[in-house]
Amino acid sequence: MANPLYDRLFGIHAGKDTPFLHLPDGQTITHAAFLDLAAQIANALTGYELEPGERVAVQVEKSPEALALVAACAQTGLIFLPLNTGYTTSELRYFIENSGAKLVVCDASKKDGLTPIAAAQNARVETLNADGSGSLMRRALGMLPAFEPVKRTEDDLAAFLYTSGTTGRSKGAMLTQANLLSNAETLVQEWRFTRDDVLLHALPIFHTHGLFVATNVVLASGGSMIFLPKFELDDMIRLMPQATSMMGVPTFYTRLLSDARFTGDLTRHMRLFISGSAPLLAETHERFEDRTGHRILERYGMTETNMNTSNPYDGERRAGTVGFPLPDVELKVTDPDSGETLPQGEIGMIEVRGPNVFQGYWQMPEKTAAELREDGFFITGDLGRVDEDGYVHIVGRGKDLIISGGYNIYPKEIELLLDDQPGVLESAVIGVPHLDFGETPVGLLVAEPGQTPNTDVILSKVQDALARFKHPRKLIVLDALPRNTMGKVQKNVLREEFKDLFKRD
Ligand code: MLC
Ligand code: AMP
Repeated sequence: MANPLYDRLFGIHAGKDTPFLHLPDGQTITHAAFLDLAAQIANALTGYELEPGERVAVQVEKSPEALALVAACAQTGLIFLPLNTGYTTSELRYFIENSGAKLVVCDASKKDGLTPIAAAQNARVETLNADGSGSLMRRALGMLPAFEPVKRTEDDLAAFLYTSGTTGRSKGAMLTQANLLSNAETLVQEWRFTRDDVLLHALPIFHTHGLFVATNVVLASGGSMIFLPKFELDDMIRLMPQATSMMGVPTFYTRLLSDARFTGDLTRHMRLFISGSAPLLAETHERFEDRTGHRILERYGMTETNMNTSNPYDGERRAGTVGFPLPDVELKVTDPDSGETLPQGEIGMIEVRGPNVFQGYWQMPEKTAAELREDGFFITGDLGRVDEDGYVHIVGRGKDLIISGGYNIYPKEIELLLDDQPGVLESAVIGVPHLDFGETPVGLLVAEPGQTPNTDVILSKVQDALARFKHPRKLIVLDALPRNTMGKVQKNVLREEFKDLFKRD
């Protein structure tokens, strides 16, 4: 094959007048029309004199054109680098510089801020707005709707997805065509997706879940999706009768359950509900079954590995577990200190190996070596155990990470900023339970002797620097942070102390 990723996900639909994207206004874009759009964008991209393997950094709202840009990058052999639309310009600077992107595609409102950053590395900036307008599409619409895919192999890189580390700096996880294809094709089989499926797609397309799991499974199966710009409860309820399946983070499910219009009748025709990216409380699982009769299928994955485990399609979907390793994925639980495999049933570090596992972090050989073993096992940072029936349970995290509504927040990044603020001696950021987002960050500050930090001023500094979802929901000044005998801050003690802060948010 000339270009496996393009050929197996997109090229297979060439010339087909079958539905691909159903838009909220009732319009449908067929596979053929979508591929025409992608080819026009691919032609536009070649005009920017980019070489296959170069990075295209993309921070745009979700739209059919944005998805066609993903296909166009596959077709032209460019590495797609999606970025959360919430990131501020100062956050974006790092990704653009670190990846060495030669093209930045952004919303027109971001262009002025990004132009000097891009110019410093001879990159160009093009715009793509939520309504499909902007300089990229202006150029693309004048192009031919046909493009011969650039030759690639399965080992070529297809995407960089940035994921933060406990030290605060984000790392570009390098994913090959094979990583994406193997996972998509496995999931189609495991979850029985077919061309008759209509997936209710409300996830963002800048993360693994919405981009690779949801979109690629639909592409590989030949089905279609109701492509919503974002999760809006009214749209979900209005459009659910037209869907067969849905994928979401736990917040989607708790929000649906909070609405009386979400009834058994509304969901009776549905084939499958899938949850992931954060723990689904067993209680949510049970409430969902009581309300609808459906048992949510929970699966477990991450940016570096795509999907690792899944509850079974047939057979028991066990609440509070993430099911079994996917075919071709090996999973073991090891002693976090020695790396030795632990006896079955014991809690330890989850490690995974398989065709889904990424190639390493872009230009960070030490970080890669620390997390990706030479024998191919990736150290996930998640603590878990495998029960007597083989179900994997995630019981905690070995990494200091907060997951809010499916978005990862690294406390270190916020702590570094808080520590720099006037009057602050030191800080600790912890995740506390939150009814809507699962967890939410809270900042604990210790004052410099004789000073009183102004938490309002500090919060506004944080707001300027970091994306909204990372903002601590509260800053609290303490006399001191609890430490163990080694001098390490005992975040577990803090989490216990503040666990009820948002119980009734
Ligand atoms: C938005 N906000 C968030 C937030 N999302 N704050 C904390 N956590 C979040 N996840 C901000 C908004 O900017 C807004 O700010 C305020 O919180 C409330 O807005 P909202 O209207 O409730 O936000 P909404 O747009 O509805 O977003 C919530 C959400 C969204 C849950 C629908 O965050 C979402 O789609 N999450 C999915 C994330 C995802 O795809 N993760 C997959 C990662 S891949 P203000 O200022 O207005 O109050 C991965 C691998 C795997 O993990 O296994 O899948
Ligand atoms: P990310 O780096 O955004 O890809 O986030 C991956 C992390 O999300 C994993 O390492 C887990 O900690 C968490 N995660 C994903 N799916 C689940 C799940 N079903 N249950 C619990 N945690 C999950």
